[in-house]
Amino acid sequence: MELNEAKKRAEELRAVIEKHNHNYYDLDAPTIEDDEYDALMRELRGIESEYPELLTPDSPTQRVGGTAATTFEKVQHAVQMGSLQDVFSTQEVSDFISRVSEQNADEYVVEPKIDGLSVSLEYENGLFVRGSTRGDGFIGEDITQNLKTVRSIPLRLNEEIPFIEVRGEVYMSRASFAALCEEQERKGEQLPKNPRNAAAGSLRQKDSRITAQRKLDIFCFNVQRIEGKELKSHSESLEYMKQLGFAVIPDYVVCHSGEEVVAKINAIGESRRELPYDIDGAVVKVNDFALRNEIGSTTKVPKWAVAFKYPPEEKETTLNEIEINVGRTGALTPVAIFDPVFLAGTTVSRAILHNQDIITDKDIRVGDRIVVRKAGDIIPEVVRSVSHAEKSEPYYIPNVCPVCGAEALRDEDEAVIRCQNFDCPAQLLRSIEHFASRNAMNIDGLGEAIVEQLVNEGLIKTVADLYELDLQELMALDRFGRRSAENLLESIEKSKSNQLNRLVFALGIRGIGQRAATLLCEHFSDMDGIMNALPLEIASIEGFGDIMAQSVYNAMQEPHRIKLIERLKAHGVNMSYSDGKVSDKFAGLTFVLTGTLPTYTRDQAKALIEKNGGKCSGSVSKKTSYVLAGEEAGSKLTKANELGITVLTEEQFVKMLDE
Ligand code: 0OX
Repeated sequence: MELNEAKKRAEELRAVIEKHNHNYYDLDAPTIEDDEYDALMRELRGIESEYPELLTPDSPTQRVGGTAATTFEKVQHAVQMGSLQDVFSTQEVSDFISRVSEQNADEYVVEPKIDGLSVSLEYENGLFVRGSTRGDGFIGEDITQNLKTVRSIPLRLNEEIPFIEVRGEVYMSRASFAALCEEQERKGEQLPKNPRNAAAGSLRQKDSRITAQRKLDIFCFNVQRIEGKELKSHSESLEYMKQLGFAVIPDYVVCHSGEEVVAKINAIGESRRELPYDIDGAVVKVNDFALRNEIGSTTKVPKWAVAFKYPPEEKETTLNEIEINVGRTGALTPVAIFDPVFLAGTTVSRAILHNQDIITDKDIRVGDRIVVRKAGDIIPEVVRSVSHAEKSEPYYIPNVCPVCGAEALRDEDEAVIRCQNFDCPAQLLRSIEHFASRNAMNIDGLGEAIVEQLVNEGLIKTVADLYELDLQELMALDRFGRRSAENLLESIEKSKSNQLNRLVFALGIRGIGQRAATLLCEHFSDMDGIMNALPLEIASIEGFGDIMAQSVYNAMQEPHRIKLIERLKAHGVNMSYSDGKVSDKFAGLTFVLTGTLPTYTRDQAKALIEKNGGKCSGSVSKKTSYVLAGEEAGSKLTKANELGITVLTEEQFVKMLDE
């Protein structure tokens, strides 16, 4: 095909394909078979690859995603993508209105707060040139290719404005989320927790073809930068964005008083369950831009806006049963089993009741009508009992273990009731699961079901038995083939060379978590040192209290544990600790990690800090040297800014490491 002819055909094809896209995506009424549509796309792609000069940035071929990128480039945001100050009551909203009205505000925009991921979209001469994540507000990541696959992001604007950068929230509708869950379930893959997580995972795909399959959407709500047009107010900018072809935040209103603002917040709150997407609040913004400038911002949030957070959704249901779970330390945990209810995006029918004191305080009884909700929109909990069933009686956690029948006692000074039998099968199961878990001995392939099978078949009675398993006996088990048996034995073998801190944590000593286990190993450097230590010496370790020290001491006096450690030793499980230090670069420095880092997991970042002589802490204080912040960093970042502590992006942190 000649160039001229190819150009004409490409234009025809684009027009036809765009029309079919509109029918399919916007009208939900396709008028073409899939294979015919594919043929049109193939033809257009063929022309564009033969004549690359004919490829336009807004061609429909650009929407389908392409080659896998290895990393996302960093993008420095010219205008900070700040977060919002949260408020939780209408009183706080009124306080905000009073404050800004004293500074002459008299017009406010109230809009829903979409629960998705903030992104920036940049357009030059009306063409989409770059899209990036919010990151830490200052530096994000270039996800242009992935964003191009989001149909509601225009690739070309209705006007050729010289430059505009807008901010919006990418989200996954509830319907697309349900469809994705169904598909993942069919494929036996892990289900995303909620639409927000699903959207985040989809946007961070290294292969934009996968993003293209996930049906993401966007609502835009802010003009970050603009050239060639003057905008005076937020409502004007929203209307202008609509005119340019953006999907603008729906259902926003301009209000003129605190009462109107509160009424709108309530109205949005009432309709929020019926919306086809998740919202997690309502945003109130001063409308006038000149006034916004006068009111100003803190380092983190604008002072001219607040985000009202709705209280978690609550549902009433019937409590059918209180089940008792036995944990690895023998703790009996009551779990409420109720008629399933749909709450904050998932169906739930169980909630932990924690302990007897909580049950007694709330007077929760079997048969009650109860109110449940998800704390932090994630963890189901029983809020209160509404009414008791006829002839119901107060509930008491039994004083016998429901699994082994042994006596269960409430420890002094503790709210927990524990099974007193060391050989309780439930404790055994849980403690083996813990031993094998990722942060402990990290034995791949030894999940709950396999542990249960090994215990039920009588192959393991203690974790030391794991190291005596052989191929033949594993292969004789149901669901085990040669391959899976060999893999499991290999993982078990590999675990022998773990650093000692993993083993100390894996032993499941009460009150000794990962951090305490590492501190113990750093101090004593081998298992014998820990086993022979007196409480006073253990308590002298920074970060240890008397109770923890006593707990380690007691645990190391127990004959069954001594025997267990001896057997592990005999099997060649590593009993010493070399801290694996690679440098003293961070010696004397304390880091706090917050948010999701672009490439490292928190554990990896922590390991890097510690290997280089630094320390990690869970909370920000004046003693903090650096806060390493990733996406969606929360209150720790605010605190760091308040205290003037240097906040590092992952990139800056990696630079420090490389220096
Ligand atoms: C949302 C949302 C988030 C942007 C400029 C300063 C405040 N998730 O729907 N942020 C903002 O406003 C930010 N508005 C929203 N509607």
